[in-house]
Amino acid sequence: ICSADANRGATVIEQGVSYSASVPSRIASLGQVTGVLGCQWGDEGKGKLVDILAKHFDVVARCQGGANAGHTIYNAEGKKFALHLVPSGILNEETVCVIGNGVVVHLPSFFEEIDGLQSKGVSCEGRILVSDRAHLLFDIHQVVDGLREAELAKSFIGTTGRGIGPAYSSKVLRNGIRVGDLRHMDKLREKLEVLISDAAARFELYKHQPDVPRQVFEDYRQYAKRLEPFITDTVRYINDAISQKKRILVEGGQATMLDIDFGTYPFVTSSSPSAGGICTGLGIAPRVVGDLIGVVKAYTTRVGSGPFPTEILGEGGELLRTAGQEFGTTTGRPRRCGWLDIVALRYCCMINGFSSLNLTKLDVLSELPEIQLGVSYKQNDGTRIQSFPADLSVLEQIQVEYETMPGWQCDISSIREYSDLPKAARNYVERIEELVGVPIHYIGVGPGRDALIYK
Ligand code: 2SA
Ligand code: GDP
Ligand code: MG
Repeated sequence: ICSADANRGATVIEQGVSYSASVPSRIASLGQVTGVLGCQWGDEGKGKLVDILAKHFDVVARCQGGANAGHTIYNAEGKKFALHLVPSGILNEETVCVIGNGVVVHLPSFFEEIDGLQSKGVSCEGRILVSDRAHLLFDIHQVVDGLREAELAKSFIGTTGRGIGPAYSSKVLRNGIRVGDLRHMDKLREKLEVLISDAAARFELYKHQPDVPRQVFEDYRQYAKRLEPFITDTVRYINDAISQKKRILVEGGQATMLDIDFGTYPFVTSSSPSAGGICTGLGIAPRVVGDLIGVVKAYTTRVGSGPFPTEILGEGGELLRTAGQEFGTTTGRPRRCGWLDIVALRYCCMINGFSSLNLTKLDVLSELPEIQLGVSYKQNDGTRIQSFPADLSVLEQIQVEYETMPGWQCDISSIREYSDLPKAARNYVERIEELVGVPIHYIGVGPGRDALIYK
């Protein structure tokens, strides 16, 4: 039987009252600027939480990444939407969506996404602002992304192929082209020639096609016209909104373990998906950032190459993949699956200073008789590692020490009160809180908007 246990009656009374009463206040008490960030290697379910919170915020903003992100959300009728560049606030009609200066924007993908949304009845006109400081990601960046991966052969990163690394390279090299440059077509042609010849040089691309910059220029002449109504000084817009006491929700893409600085470098993305990315990617002062909610799956997934200490190889991993439908939202790639890694999660909480966590996909573990929690890393010489190591060769040889917890083996997907969860599920949730030291305020028990327990 699902939720019965010896102490349940008492627990319900004690927890039921406080948790039910706290549902609206959990959201109402969030800071004026709140961030939702991934705690693992992405795909934790950030989009779903952002979509749920959006109606309580005036603005939802993306601060980093690009169309490599894949955020799956469902509207009130259960219709599915996969978003890549457009913020997950778009289904809430009152929300203004901002694509911040830290994002790299591939215009053909952006327009395709907007067309797809509009064809499904979602109005985008006047609701999406694109920063004039955001960098443009060109097709050539995608081509170079693919060629670099091919060149890396067996040590490939497993990128999404969306040109993210090469686009940020152009930005850092300082010959990138920004959205605002589309307002100066007279200078764009020359800029394109420099960007293309630099990006192409490594692979001698377009050597015999001198006409390419001109063709790209012609395409962007059209794109520029269509983009004009979206182009905004979003730094100013967001800071004015903050002064006017509007509420801003920042939606992270990817996650801290994929962060260019804090992730498992070089098996990372090329932006800053952790807390710092909010300030640099939107022009928001650090002291204005109120709450940060870390989104963490009840187990772990990773798509692409790189270290994954708690990975379950073989049949066990396959079971989780099937139960959790773990396939890339952008590329459809199967995600690698494993147990929840507390060492990585603690490291992530330390870097971001989360005020609360959203534990997602708890329902996916429902059939398991036992669940493992990776609680510490041990080196060959027997010493334990206290923090997530930077050195990949250390990570390769560590052994994960696990705690085993009993499963609950029943369907929890229709439960909406924390106290109604089976005792074993609550034990799992509370053990994570204890090990990490951050409260879990939201628990996902299904992909739908309503499938959220406020704790
Ligand atoms: P990139 O394309 O340069 O950012 O790839 C570098 C690494 O970052 C990982 N990455 C991701 N990991 C999980 N989810 C992402 N978004 C999509 C999704 C992924 C997909 O929501 O499912 O559809 O495959 C994402 N974006 C980047 C990537 O796998 C590399 O490890
Ligand atoms: P994001 O990139 O962090 O927004 O996550 P993705 O959308 O790429 O992947 C998360 C997947 O899990 C999506 O298909 C969501 O619909 C789904 N999802 C989110 N939360 C839950 C949950 O609590 N339970 C289940 N079963 N699915 C969930
Ligand atoms: Mg995703």
